[in-house]
Amino acid sequence: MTVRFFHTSDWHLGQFFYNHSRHYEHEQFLAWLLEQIKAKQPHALLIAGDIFDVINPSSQAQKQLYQFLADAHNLAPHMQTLMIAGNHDSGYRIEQVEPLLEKYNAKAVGVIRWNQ
Ligand SMILES: [Mn+2]
Repeated sequence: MTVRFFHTSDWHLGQFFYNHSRHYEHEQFLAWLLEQIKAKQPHALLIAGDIFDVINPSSQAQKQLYQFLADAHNLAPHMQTLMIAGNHDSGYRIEQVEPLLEKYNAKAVGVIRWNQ
């Protein structure tokens, strides 16, 4: 059996680059990624950190992420998505919508919990 696995990272949603919003660029990238997911039907998608550019991203940037997750799930319902926090993310923020992520076959791991 072939396992198809997509690995992406460092989206930095919400970023301003020298006062220029990258929103349109991110929209184009996410639309392209959705096309790839639709065409190749990966079993798993790993979003490996720096999803957002800052720990308190704009509502527009957050909407961009959650719209992507909803669209991706519609295009590939079997696909399992895992998001992990990068150094730009708030680990608690990406975990806080866990009950909703389950609906999209997605999971977020943002905080290390040590077993003591
Ligand atoms: Mn980065």
